[in-house]
Amino acid sequence: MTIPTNSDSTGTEGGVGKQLLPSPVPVQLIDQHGEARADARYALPDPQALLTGYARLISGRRINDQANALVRQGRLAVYPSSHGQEACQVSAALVLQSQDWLFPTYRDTVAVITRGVDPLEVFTLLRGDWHSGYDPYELHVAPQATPLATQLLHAVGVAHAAKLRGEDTVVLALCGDGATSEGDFHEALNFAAVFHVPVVFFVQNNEYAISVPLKNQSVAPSLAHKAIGYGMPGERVDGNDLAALLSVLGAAVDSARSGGGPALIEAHTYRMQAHTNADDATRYRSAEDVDKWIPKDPISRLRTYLRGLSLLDDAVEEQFAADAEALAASIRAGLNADVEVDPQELFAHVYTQKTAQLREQADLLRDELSREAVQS
Ligand SMILES: Cc1ncc(C[n+]2csc(CCOP(=O)(O)OP(=O)(O)O)c2C)c(N)n1
Ligand SMILES: [Mg+2]
Repeated sequence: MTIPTNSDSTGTEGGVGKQLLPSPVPVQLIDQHGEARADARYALPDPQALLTGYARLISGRRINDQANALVRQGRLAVYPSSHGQEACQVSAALVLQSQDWLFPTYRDTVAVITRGVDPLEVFTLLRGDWHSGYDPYELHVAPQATPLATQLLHAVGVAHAAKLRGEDTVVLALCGDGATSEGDFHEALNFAAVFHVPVVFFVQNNEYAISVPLKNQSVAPSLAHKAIGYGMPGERVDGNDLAALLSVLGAAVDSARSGGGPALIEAHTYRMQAHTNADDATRYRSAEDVDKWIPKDPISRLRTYLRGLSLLDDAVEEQFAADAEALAASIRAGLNADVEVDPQELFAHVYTQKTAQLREQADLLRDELSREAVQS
């Protein structure tokens, strides 16, 4: 049977859109034992880039552990950890240039910090003080989105604007496996493909959307296969292999920058901890399932590989650990300081001009606070 195609770009002799299909297995350049694996299309990144990335993985893991501890101490309201997904986090930040934009989700704190945003400003949101604690324009990092997939549409809008203005900007939009079932995911990918905008969609498939496993989310051959339905290339990558991630994401970003249009990259990884501290993951998955992913950890394989190249030794490791510890200590110190909260901020930044109702409520609160101040 010959299937006609609507678009010249998707038709090939070998089958409609064949060149858009992802590889049958996720691209891997360093396996879980730390051995290099040859790939016909993707090259191993420069060893120095991998060493820099390794230092960022160590810091990323430390940030995750520190944030979990701060939740238990009541200093953060909530923390969706990316423990085990640090290679995705680090690569998402490292493949971008300064003019590019990152559109993260609630789980992408480590990516945001790796991009250079002040950790204390990042954690302001999770402490519950402000809508977003950092200025998105300063380092081109959109606020971390909690409503699933909404950020993908915003990312496409920024990429479209960049294209119309003739700017040399690429947008990297992050989402999870569960978010691919949202209508916004479909709309974002379709618009991006039709208008050929410079956006890369990066799905961290960690196999769960809270308690919903991937098999109840999608029966597509892979999430990356969805790309062909929109007429854009899809690719699958080992989400615990920093080398493969840098290479695959880097190629997609380069292609988008040089006018190649959007791409969908799926990273196969695993959520090693509960969805957040508010979730009891033992109710829907076993410890054995989680343990299967321990040998695939992103840090251990890169450590073995870099030690094999003699780029990493005890002294370098101690330095990386000390840097990560200093970062954790500064996060602790910043978040342990009590914040002066101004309750009137509730009414700021809602409307340019307060409505009559908001003015009345603000006056009531001001009155109440001033009477409280007199009493104390
Ligand atoms: C529009 C919308 N619907 C539902 C939720 C509630 N919710 C928060 S996280 C989540 C699961 C998302 O899973 P996934 O996309 O795989 O990301 P992960 O948390 O695994 O990183 C759900 C359903 C939400 N935040 N937004
Ligand atoms: Mg998920």
